[in-house]
Amino acid sequence: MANATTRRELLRCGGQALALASLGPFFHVGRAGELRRPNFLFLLTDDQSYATLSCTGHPFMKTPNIDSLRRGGVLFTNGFVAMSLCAPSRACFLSGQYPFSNGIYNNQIRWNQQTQTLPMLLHEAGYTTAHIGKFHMDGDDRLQPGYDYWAAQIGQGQYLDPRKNINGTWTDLKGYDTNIVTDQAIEFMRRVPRDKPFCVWIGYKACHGPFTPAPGHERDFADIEIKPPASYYSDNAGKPARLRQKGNRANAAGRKAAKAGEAAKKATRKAAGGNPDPSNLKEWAERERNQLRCLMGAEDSVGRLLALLEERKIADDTIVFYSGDNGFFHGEHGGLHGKMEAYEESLRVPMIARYPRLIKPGQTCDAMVANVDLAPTILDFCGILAPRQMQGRSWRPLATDSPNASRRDCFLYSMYGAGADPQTPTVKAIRTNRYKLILSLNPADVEELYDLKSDPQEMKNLAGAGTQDQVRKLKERMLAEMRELGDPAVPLVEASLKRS
Ligand SMILES: [Ca+2]
Repeated sequence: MANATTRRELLRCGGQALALASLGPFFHVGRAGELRRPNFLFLLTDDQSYATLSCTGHPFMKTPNIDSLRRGGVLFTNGFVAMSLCAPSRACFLSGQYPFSNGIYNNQIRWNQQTQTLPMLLHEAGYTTAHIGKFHMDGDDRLQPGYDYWAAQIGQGQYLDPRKNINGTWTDLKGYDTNIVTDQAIEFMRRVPRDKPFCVWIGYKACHGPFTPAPGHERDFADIEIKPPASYYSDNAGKPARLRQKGNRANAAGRKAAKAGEAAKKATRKAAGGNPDPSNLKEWAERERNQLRCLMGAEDSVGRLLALLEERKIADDTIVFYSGDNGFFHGEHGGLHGKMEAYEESLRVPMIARYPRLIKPGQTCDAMVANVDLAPTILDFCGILAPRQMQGRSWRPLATDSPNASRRDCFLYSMYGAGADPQTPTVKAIRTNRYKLILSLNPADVEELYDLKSDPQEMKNLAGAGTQDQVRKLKERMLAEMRELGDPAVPLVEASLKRS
């Protein structure tokens, strides 16, 4: 067995009596006395924004199961995605590379099976591996390399009675997708021999639209009034043209009502009942409720998965990582619904890791970490060298109080290559702990500079005559990061710098 080497064998292979600690913290002594690597359980939701859990500050969501991961591990409050879109973000998690490096820079690109992925590398190291749920990648319907078990839908799939490719056989299943995915994962984990580590990669369809609530949650939050975010009525003044258009289109009626005062706002809301216009707040609120009702299915499933780990007595030996593929707008910035733009709501996702052997419980980490960091981090925990092409950085030192822990001082966001639709942002952004510079590159549009400390909602674009030096410095920083990462869009940012 490649990875369940006995302690005696490990000691012997060094030719001398190695201290157990020198073998690295990624090994632990199993119940049978053998040394082995941790299991890895990856839980990915779809279109879940950061503040949708009780542990991340949602006003009424109750998510005790997901919260228990945070209590037992670490919550990253600045966990970002390198590109806020379904397939590209999944590819970042899998490959540890930016979209321009792994080749998945929009939803319409078929997976390159030569790309080294985290599950593939774990498989080569002796892990029993499974992919269960959403894979996406231009509706790629093939079995992918590196897995012992495969159960995935084409593209988005369906919430109800989904059709899945299970190890090469297309099967019509009955039930709700979140529950089916969890059932398959539990069944798989029960089958893995206890002396083999596993990697289970779960991609929930929840909570991507159109929203079909999870069974048992159809009436959740029905009595709760959901209010739009503060920037719902913004006209996006000072922002790029596509955002000004979206803001105007979505909220002309709402802004008028807001100006007219609360009574007029209520009257407008009442008058708009049944109107399919996006400014219809009643319809907006019900859509929000339905998305949360989908998410509650994932909350139930996390409870079942954690119970299985307890039942199998492997909770301490399993790294559980929970995240979302991209953030999501819930009406911010003039009524935006979705993702892709470079604002915080779209970049930031929940990221929670639990591994009782090495990660102290109850931690909060505000360092900037990203989806591209996952693969090198898990390899680090498992004692496997990350391939050179991986661009993320292991956050194991950050989560384990290592004296070598270093923090990013800037993060590059790249929403580039998603398509020619003028309503789709083509932007590069550099985010520091304090500031964010967003460049719309194709077509060129106004630059955006935000002070995240004084303006966390990114409402006031500071780019202009008084901030030219600061913008230029941030462009230079962006370019340095892009050159380091081998970003092919460097000439566009160089041209932008020349214009500054
Ligand atoms: Ca998504």
